Amino acid sequence: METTSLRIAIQKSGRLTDKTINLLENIGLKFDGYKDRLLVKSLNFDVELLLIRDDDIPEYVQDGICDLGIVGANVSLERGADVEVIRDLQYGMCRLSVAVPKSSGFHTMHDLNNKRIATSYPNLTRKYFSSRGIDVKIVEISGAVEIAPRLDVADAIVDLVSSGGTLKTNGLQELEVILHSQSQLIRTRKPIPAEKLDLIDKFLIRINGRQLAERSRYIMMNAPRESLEVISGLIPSLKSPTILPLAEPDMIAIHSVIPTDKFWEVMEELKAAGASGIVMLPVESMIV
Ligand code: PRT
Ligand code: ZN
Repeated sequence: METTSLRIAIQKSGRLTDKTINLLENIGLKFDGYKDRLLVKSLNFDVELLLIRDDDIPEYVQDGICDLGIVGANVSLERGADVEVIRDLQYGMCRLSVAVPKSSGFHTMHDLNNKRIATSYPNLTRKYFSSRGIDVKIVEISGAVEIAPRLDVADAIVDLVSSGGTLKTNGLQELEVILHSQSQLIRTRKPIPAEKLDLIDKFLIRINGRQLAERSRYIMMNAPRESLEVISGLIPSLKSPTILPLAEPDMIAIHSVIPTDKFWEVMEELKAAGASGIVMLPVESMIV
């Protein structure tokens, strides 16, 4: 019989695994361990995780073997999978870039005409060079792409970059970015039974709540009652702040939730308006 649990494909063991499990735990899903297991059922939500290589995730979701998947955009695009991207997840940030040896004398993309490019991303690489009208020979390599020019296997590479440390260590420099990537929640385009759709809605509400919470902070401050209007003006999201009386008659406590970036922008102005004892706290989740 077909499972009615929501099935989500995630990376078994790699850069995205811990962050993905953290995200799922942060939205309240409990698991009894996941290391060295292929299928893991949540203890408190009707969901099961399929732990596989990231390269297989897009196809598993495309074919409806899994309803959802969490995988880097770079992998989904390289595999050309027909899936729906439903959320960017703000981790696993990287870029797929063209890089050349510093000593190569290559300065522009056109210098790479008729050259050999080593990559684990043959499809994205081919498409990109051809869209730029540059002919290249693609040398497909599954790992350690950065050493290909030194081994004279290739003249340049296309690889993922995050800090840029690997390129630097290998005497390479970035010429152009092909793609900015991050981890994404993807969904099958195959028909999904109604009871699973309901689970997906519930799952997405939790993801939204978590993403909103990550961008927000709970702030508390004390202020003279007469400063309330100025302070409210400084923090636009303070439409209806919580106001609490303090023991001192003309003083109040103001509580609200604001975007994190906004807090750092207005902090000095809040102080100038008379706010004191400003406390900023992380928010676990937010359902609006
Ligand atoms: O075994 P499996 O197939 O599941 O894993 P994998 O080895 O194919 O992938 P993995 O675990 O290395 O990466 C998973 C995903 O993490 C990638 O598909 C990207 O979406 C994302 N990601 C984010 C990265 C990086 N940053 C990254 N820096 N993936 C790889 N790298 C590598 C890059 O290939 C290069 O070797 O790190 C090196 C460069 O890093 P910097 O920091 O030196 O620039
Ligand atoms: Zn992989």
